[in-house]
Amino acid sequence: MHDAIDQLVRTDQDAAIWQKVKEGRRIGDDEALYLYDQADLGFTAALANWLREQKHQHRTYFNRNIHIEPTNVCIYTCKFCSYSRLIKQRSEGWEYTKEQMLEILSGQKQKEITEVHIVGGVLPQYDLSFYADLFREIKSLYPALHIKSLTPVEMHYIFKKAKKSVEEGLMILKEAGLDSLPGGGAEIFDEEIRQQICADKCGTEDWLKIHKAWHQLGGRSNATILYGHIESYAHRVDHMRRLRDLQDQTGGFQTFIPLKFRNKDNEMSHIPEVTTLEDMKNYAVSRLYLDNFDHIKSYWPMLGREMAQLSLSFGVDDLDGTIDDTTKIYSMAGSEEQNPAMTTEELVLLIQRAGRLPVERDTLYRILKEYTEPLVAGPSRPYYALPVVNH
Ligand code: V47
Ligand code: SF4
Repeated sequence: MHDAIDQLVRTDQDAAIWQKVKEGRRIGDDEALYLYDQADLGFTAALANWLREQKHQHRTYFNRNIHIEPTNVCIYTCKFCSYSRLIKQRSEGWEYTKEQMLEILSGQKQKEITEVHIVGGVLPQYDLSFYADLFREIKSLYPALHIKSLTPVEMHYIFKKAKKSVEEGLMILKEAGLDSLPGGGAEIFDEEIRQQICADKCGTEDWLKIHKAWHQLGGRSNATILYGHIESYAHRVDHMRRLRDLQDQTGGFQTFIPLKFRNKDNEMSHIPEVTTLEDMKNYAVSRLYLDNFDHIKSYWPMLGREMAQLSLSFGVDDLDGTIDDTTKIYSMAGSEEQNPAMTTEELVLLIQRAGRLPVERDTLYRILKEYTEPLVAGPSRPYYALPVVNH
């Protein structure tokens, strides 16, 4: 395998980067920029795939989850958001009560989900006591269900409204049953770009502060980036550097999830979406730069199923979950997946047909099942026919 990659090395920078990756050393910001801007995508992909296989072999993780979006009405005005309705357009949106959300959950019980992901718009009635009650009730009904909920965007608002410090607010939510934080609301950390695309919501400093405080309480969380709009490659590297630095301090991040900007029906619709090649390059550079993140996730409802398969050769080792038609963020923004739902069998088959080993996990990446037997005969290049990864 080393020999095969050696043959892709064309420049001194390629050689220096490959040497670092091989030796488990960290690449620098300039090297990440070089990979974005100048390196051959085949070279970058080969390195990212090599590193992915070092970390996880052919394992590709997924879980059984649903999303509940309490409301799409929001006091904020992010320009990229196709999903939110301002308070004045309230009649076009939805605002679930606690009982309606519990009803959604009870309909899912027989499908044996292990995680509920609860994130939505920001509105005054969804305050700290609302979420604490909701979490308590979910835990009393389904004690084993992992609650992944609330981004710093919602937390910043509800803690302020309740006059609680970040630490106090997090403790209240943790005691009520919050298990982990999803990665949303990060967008782009560069303050100037953030000002142009989502000026009024929680800023970079607060986003990082809330994740740090959560990690210090022993919690785990994810991180995202919203890319492919008005940001430059330098902004993407700057975003990842801030995450890598925080991860060095706390070790609390589990997964990095690049989210491609989709341009349907929002205030940034005039900006063309980036190409699939750009998506793949972005996964690969993320895998190589974020050496202290265990996992890189491609979120299949956003990317579409076939591109999600492809991403598994560009550094990605996680495809999120079965979802079951419960998220509207991406279908309203123009993604290929209008009703995102896959059964466990479909997800397993999708991964096997990409030549990888499907691994069902819980939210904290504890392995629940490895699907070592082919679900149906005939994938053209099943993982069990591939050479054992032993670089
Ligand atoms: O923060 C909104 C993004 C995010 C658009 O942690 C858009 O496991 C593209 O964070 N085009 C919320 N993206 C979703 C999110 C997430 C999703 C799946 C898994 C996890 C996890 C987290 O959605 C927002 C924003 O960055 N978003 N509008 C759009 N037009
Ligand atoms: Fe509100 Fe989130 Fe949409 Fe921003 S991205 S407008 S915070 S729902």
